[in-house]
Amino acid sequence: MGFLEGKRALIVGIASPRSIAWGIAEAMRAQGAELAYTYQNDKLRTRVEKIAEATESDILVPCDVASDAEIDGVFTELKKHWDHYDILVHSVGFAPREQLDGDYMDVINREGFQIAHDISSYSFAGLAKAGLPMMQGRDASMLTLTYMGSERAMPSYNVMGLAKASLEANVRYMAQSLGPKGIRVNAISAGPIKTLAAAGIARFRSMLSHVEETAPLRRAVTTTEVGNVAAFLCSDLASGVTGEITYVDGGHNIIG
Ligand code: 0WD
Repeated sequence: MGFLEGKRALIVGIASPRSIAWGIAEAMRAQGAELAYTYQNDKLRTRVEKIAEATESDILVPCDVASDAEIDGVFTELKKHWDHYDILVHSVGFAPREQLDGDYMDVINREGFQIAHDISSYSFAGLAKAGLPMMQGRDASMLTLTYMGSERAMPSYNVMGLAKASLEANVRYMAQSLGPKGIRVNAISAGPIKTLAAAGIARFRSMLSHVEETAPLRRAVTTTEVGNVAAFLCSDLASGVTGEITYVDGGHNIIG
């Protein structure tokens, strides 16, 4: 029996088979979770259908997290299938492309700042809040994905670093608020993985090479490795863990 047997998880943020959320969905299904998915727009729907099929799910709901109405719509729709859910996975990040190329002071502007923070940080709290009535009264868990650019100034990561710092603070405040209700909130800080979102970051290839050369494990991590830790953190095996940022980066964050 898998350690997520009897748990129902909503997965937000699949854009392709390379998405970190795809690895998380596979790992959670392997541990027995029942899954539901959102897709950002019609263009991405068929890709999400594939992972839904592979994980024996027929629950797919549209959701652009920039819209409060779409966030609310997710749970109106989910309620038609499930009376409750136990796990929220938020694997969403976005900043306008021009923000992720060039020197920070050259490219930063108010609009880029607002969009990055809205889509990459606020949406975690927004989704959590809208879905709370379906989660209340259970040993439940929420998880988001962050990156070390929140703590260190990285080339090209720019405003996404600020948005990830906000997201990590969001994890702590959400954990403090939801802990008394029995709901845990955590983040995984993943090492660089070649996904669609990563392709938008200038110099991503050199970030990846740097990890391959210097991380203690001397290689990049895989979406399966991130998925396995995600499954653990969202399971009752991690019942004492909340408000934490767990690194899955081959140890890269510990080196000087
Ligand atoms: O190296 C990496 N790939 C790392 C990613 C290292 C550490 C952390 N992360 C984070 C990302 O910042 C993000 O928060 O992991 C999360 C997932 O990213 P991913 O798996 O690398 O990227 P991807 O497969 O592109 O999925 C992210 C998706 C979007 O993809 P695109 O490429 O279309 O922007 O987030 C979704 C979208 O599907 N997304 C949205 N979903 C709903 N509404 C929105 C939106 N407005 N914007 C983006």
